[in-house]
Amino acid sequence: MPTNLIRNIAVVGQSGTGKTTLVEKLLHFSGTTNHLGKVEKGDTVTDFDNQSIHYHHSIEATPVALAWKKHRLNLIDTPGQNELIGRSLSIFPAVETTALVLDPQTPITQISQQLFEFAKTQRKCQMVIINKIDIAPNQCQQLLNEINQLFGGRCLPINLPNAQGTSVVDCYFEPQFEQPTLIESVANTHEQLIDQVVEEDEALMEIYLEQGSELTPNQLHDPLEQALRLGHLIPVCFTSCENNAGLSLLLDAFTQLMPMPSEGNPPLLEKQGKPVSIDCDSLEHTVAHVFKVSNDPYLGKLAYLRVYQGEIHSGSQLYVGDTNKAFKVNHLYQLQGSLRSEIHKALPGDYCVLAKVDELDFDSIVHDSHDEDDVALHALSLPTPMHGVRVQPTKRGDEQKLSDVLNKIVSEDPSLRVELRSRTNETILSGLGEFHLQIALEKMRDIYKLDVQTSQPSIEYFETITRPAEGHYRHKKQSGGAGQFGEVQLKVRPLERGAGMQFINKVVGGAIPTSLIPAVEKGIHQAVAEGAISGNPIHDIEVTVYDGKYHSVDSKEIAFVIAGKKALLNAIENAGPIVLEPIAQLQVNIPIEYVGDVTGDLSSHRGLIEGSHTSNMGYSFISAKAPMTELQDYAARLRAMTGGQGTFSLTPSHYEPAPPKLQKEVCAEDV
Ligand SMILES: Nc1nc2c(ncn2[C@@H]2O[C@H](COP(=O)(O)OP(=O)(O)OP(=O)(O)O)[C@@H](O)[C@H]2O)c(=O)[nH]1
Ligand SMILES: [Mg+2]
Repeated sequence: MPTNLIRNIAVVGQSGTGKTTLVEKLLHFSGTTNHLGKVEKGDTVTDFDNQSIHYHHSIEATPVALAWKKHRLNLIDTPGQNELIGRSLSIFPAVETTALVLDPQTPITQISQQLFEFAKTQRKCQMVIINKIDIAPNQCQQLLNEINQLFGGRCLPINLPNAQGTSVVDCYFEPQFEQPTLIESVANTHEQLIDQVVEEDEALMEIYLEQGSELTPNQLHDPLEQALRLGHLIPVCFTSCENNAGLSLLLDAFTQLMPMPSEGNPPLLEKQGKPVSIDCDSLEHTVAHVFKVSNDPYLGKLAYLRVYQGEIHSGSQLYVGDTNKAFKVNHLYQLQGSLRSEIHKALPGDYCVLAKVDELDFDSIVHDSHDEDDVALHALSLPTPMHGVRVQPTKRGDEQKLSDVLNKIVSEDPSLRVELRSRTNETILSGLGEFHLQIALEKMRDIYKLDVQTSQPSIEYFETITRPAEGHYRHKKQSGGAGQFGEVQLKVRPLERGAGMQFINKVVGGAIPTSLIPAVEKGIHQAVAEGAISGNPIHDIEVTVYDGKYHSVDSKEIAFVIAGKKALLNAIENAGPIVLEPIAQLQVNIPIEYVGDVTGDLSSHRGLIEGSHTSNMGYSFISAKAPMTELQDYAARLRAMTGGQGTFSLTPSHYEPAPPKLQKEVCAEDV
């Protein structure tokens, strides 16, 4: 399949709008599959894993390929559940186009807006699919208005539901001018589209305006692609999976309107921070990106690659990142849900799967020449995992297995994180919410056969100081044999929030020999890591060592480590030490009737409401800041307040001094 006939499209959007059903329908409608599965029956191509079948929701992002009018369409069905958004966003580098699926029955939620904004920052061409027009045809107009209000007025329909909402009328390819529609006349819709496209090309605009001539699809092709690339045009299509309305026009839009791999905005590759351009050509060096990793019980670790340039074939010798040693491609696969077929090569623009290559991780760049050693994709800003759970193996002796399984689970999902807090000896698995963690823990139990106990992790407080102070310590030990002697004088001052710890050496005249300064620094670092008043690390502090004493025989490293540590603790005692607590940025999305309860609850938990707005469709978006200490049970609180209809997301914001009562509690815990 030549590269110019490939189209790569991510099917994204909030949960329940019909993404999986639509992909299943398109596979069937295009003749790619014989069987038409249903999400509820658990027999669709893309919701094939046990968890998707169990929950009747897509849990994984799953690519499938279908054939339409000589084209190859790679569609990626993605999860729409809020907490699985990381699994959707992380496959964006594999596509030129994202298609946001909405339905007229459901208000647009925060996740659809997040997906839309992310597509913009990733420079994807975008389209919107309004599905389920059979259910609420009369609400299509309202949804279209809402879309334009939220997404900036460039979302123009290329087809419209007919007057009864039972089928879809073409307004672009072969406009059916005489057909009545539910929303607007075909002629007006067609004209709006052409007006928007010719804006991109002055010469064409002149032909169009002055000569009033009809423009051919050929003439419109280049400006149309430019309008899509620049986000000046976001085509909107209407569909119904219930009665197949708009499926054929949607497939035409995918293949004839949306860009081929060489026409979309190029991937955001860079080398040492500078952009790297690629050429979607088979003869170029191979450059490919791992957009997903999964662990198959039979095949082992699977890496899904998008080839950006060059080819991958069986027998290829490839490098991962800047490693020196090449690995050899033995088998190359294409996966269609649970079905696997072996292929011999993957062309630029296409996808392939490599099995059992341990070196491949999510976001790895694979290439075949050392020229591309330092090439990387510009870091994706995925949501930060803020919901942590402490995990411990139920059975003694499973510690190593826990670590291996956690690494596997985390390798499959870039928005899960595992962290070992040595200070408290806690292993913390963090994700984007309760459900996200629940499916990770279920997978550990069901697939990897590991039972774990979970508990609430401790909050990560910091200590800092509020004023400058001096510190001094003389360490002297004489007990038989060689003694220990070291004396350190230092001063500390507070730094701005987020500055961390800075160490300055201003010792002159050899009061402490240069060779022993690292020992002093080591002692200071130990004290900083262990904290002075609460057992939490000290942040935002400058430590200047300016004097001391040593003894030519007894001054060993250990003496200065101890003197450095104790001199710092001595300084901190006089520097007004306080405990800082983490504050989170909170976005809450709720039906409007719960606004009073939700804002009241936040205020009574030391939250600060920063703003809110309401959508036409009855949903309110509240942004607030609140201490993490008060948010540990927020999922349960919000569920109780809104009857399960509210959603929220957290991102780290900053650290603030804890109120006096909490200061006392945190310091008391350390005793
Ligand atoms: N009436 C009607 N129902 C539809 C249509 N499309 C999908 N559905 C139903 O909507 C429900 C949700 O569909 P899914 O395909 O699972 O939705 P999804 O967007 O994949 O949801 P997530 O995987 O959770 O993100 C299912 O019961 C489908 O049968 C449609 O066009 N019309
Ligand atoms: Mg789905």
